Amino acid sequence: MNGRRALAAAGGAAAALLGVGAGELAAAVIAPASGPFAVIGGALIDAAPAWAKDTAIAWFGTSDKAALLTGIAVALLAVSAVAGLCEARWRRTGIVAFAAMGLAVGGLSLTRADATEISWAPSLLAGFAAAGALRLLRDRLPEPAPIAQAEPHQAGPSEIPAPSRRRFLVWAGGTAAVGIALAIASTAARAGSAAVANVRKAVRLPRPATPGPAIPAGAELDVPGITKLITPNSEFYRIDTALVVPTVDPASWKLRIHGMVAREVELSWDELLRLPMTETTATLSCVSNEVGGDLVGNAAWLGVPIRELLARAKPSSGADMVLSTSVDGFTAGTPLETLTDDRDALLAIGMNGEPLSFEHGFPVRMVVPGLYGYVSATKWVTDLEVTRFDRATAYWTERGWSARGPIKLESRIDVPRAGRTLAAGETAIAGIAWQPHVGVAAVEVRIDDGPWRRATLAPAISNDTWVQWSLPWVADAGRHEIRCRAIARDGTVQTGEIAPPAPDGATGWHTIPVTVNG
Ligand SMILES: Nc1nc2c(c(=O)[nH]1)N[C@H]1C(S)=C(S)[C@@H](COP(=O)(O)O)O[C@H]1N2
Ligand SMILES: [Mo]
Repeated sequence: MNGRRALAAAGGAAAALLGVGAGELAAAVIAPASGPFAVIGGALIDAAPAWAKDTAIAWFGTSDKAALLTGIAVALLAVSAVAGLCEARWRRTGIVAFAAMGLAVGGLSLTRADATEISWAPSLLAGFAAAGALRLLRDRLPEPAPIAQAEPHQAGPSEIPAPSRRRFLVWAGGTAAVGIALAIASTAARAGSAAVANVRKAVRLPRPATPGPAIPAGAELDVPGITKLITPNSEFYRIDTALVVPTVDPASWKLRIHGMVAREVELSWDELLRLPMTETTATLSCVSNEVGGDLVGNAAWLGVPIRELLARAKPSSGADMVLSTSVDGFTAGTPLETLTDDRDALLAIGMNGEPLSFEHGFPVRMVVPGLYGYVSATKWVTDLEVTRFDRATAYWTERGWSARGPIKLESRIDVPRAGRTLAAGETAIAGIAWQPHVGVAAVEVRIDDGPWRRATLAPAISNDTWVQWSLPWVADAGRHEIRCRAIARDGTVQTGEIAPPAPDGATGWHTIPVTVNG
């Protein structure tokens, strides 16, 4: 690539930075979820089939969003460099391309579930600002020095004289710097949701009318490295489709219960807080959790039993599903019976004694013991439609996942860590096992081709929570394979049949290799 083309490409990228910076800042001020990145990323997430979600989580874990944003940034810079090249070669083509991209993303923003009347504005602004910047830079793109003037061994025939090259780079660098400054300002302006953060800090959780189960003595085993019985909020896995975490002001929050009901119910935050609260401890798992994976957590939830609210609305006899919707358009389809039976299905406001964090659904989310999150645990929930499975489909069901998602019987080895080398002699094998709302009766461990041996099961907090287990082991030198399986309280033995997460949850025995030094 000769010098001028490199400059033209750099100019395109710089113009794009300016545009994106302007667009993100505008979004931060008028509607956080309408920034060009949020719109493109959100659309990509929604368009992604089941296997893509799985691959993204498998590769990047809970950093999948950062990976996606990085990918978009790289693609955008590449396209912009090409636009810069085109502009240098064929006037106005790059400018038109940027404007068209702005229009396209602006149009896309209107298809988003959380679109407002002005969602198109930030992306359009981004496109037009980039187009304007490109025009300005194109006019400053230096021409190659005439061949006659070039010193043969200093500069090639098509090279740019150093001073005009430098002048262009100053302009392009300045444009890029302004773009980056605007982008930084946008993160600061987004902290304008700091107002809602203060509201959250001021929330005083009511005391539960029905307190949660006590933690029985001995429920937390004294084995270094075992999973904590209660997952601290900061360590609780986060999975959702929201590129920009919704910041919902409780003052404007409302829940509507409608559909196949005798009467519609509407509930404000203040009304919700006045209702008797139940506390319950429940293990929540993501359907994307691999065998041995860590997309699972256990917390004490505080909220109003959903059955109480549904009782007010009086579902019709033909209904069998509740479609819950969040502010950002995510939906989950939950079997009606799991929301009306005696389990503690909650409209939750508290997690481990604190108001929900924004990431985990502030101000209000659902938690249904026994069901994977994708069919039950709607965060930032604002709408419950009583309906039927043959009439409504939820977000992940549309993308190939099973309509129903009871959490499967699972067990995991925490200690020793997979692949670890340990010293021969006495040691402990330990981990956790769960099947929320069924409960775990036993865990068995097998070393190499040996017999299945019963582990010691710690007392469970309840059938809705995971349980810790451990087994002493006298390890002899060599390489070993350790596997575990759980037995549920209904007698089911955890299957060794290997299944991937899609469409309704992974199965198989967690199996780890260890090396024992003699
Ligand atoms: N609004 C909203 N709620 C959602 C989701 C989502 O994408 N959007 N994902 C669900 C899924 S797939 C899971 S596993 C749980 C995870 O809850 P957590 O992030 O609090 O652990 O939230 C559920 N609730
Ligand atoms: Mo999930």
